[in-house]
Amino acid sequence: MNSTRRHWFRWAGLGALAPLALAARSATAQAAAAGPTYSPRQPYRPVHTPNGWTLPHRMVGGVKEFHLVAEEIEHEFAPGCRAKCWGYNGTTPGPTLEAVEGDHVRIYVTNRLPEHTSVHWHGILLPSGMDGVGGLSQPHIQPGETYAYEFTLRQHGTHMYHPHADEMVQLALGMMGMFIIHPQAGEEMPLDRDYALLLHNFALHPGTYRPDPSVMQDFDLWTMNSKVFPAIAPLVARSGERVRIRVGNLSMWNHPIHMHGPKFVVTGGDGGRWPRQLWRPEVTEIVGVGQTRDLEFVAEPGDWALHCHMSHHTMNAMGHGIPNTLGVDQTGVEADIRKLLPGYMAMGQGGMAEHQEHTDSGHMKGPENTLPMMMGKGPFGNLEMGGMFTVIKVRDDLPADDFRDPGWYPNPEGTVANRVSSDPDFGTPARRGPPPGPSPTLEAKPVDHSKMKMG
Ligand SMILES: [Cu+2]
Repeated sequence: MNSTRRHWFRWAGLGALAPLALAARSATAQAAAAGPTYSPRQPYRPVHTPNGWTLPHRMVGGVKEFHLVAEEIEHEFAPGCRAKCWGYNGTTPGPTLEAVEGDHVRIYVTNRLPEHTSVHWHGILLPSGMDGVGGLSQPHIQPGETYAYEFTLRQHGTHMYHPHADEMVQLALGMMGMFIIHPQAGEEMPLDRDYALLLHNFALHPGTYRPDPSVMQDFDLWTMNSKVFPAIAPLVARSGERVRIRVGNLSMWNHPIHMHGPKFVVTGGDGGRWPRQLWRPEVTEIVGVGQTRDLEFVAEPGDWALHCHMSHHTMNAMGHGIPNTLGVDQTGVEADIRKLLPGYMAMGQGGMAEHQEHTDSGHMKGPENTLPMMMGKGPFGNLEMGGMFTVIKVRDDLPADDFRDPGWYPNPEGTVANRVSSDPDFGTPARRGPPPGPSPTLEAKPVDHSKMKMG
């Protein structure tokens, strides 16, 4: 039995088990859950690009044709923050290209930018003249021109595309996309959900509307598919499903991508799905600049964080190199400083978590078009996160192919960490060092927002 047929039987089997659970679902959902969404002619489960999309193709004489348009776009990183970016076909990242090993593809690239461009097919085996390095492999594509790239796909894997012309500017403004090639013979171990996330960073300085291409390290926005938390769509799955997250990185930093909940297995990347003996279980995988990595896991019910573990990469626009106010008593100083700096707010004596309270309460207004450093709320309060952070939401009762946000996880009774005392001297914990003084929580004053009315 070839693997395509194996897939079909697997899906047919799922359909046979489904009737009990499906009773309450809509006819559409039933149809989606009952059968394979891929046929022998499309032997793969389509990739889902959160916040993004897959570019439709057309078949012309046996050739799979795509058409990319490089252009300036208006992009929203999260509600309250927009910018003039550059991308493809109206979006950053550009649409995901999806094909099968063995396909002969023709990709038209039309340049609607104010300067020349080219497209490099990152990691893809092809003739040298199709590699897309402006000046090296081809003449640049001038504004208004359309070029055709044409090659046969001789591999499978998680790949990317981006300009190889004025790269510093064109990447900084958001020009990039994923290029997914599925194995011709199907997957030996099939996937139920296949996600694509492209990591990037933008230097959109507070109060501005155009990313700054000159920045090398201190970026304002750390993005997955050009969105920041909480605007990054959750990755949803049904309990027990096998999920793959394909992560590509065309930013200026390496990102240790960390997943809560079940361990994932790193199963491949640019080199396709690796042989099984190379798979390795991890909870954090560094996805280096220019790399792609495939993370696979069997979904377990819950709301599980998926984020970059560089703690500044889960923040939105923030100042770096500011004075350290931790432990500094600022009593009385605030009023004095406000005479010089209207709107100044003393913060950070006991930590920065209060920052989200201040911005959420509306008493601290940042510059226009600028997201607060910390955003996002969960069922138990502020998440104090932004940037490269999203949630994997796994539920027992999701229809297959349903990617809608199911809301917050209804934790089974007795499975949530709970308060057992409000006394800082509770219990007899082992500790080292001199005897503890009074607990700071005993002296903490509640935030008085009435005194923080900002002009
Ligand atoms: Cu990071």
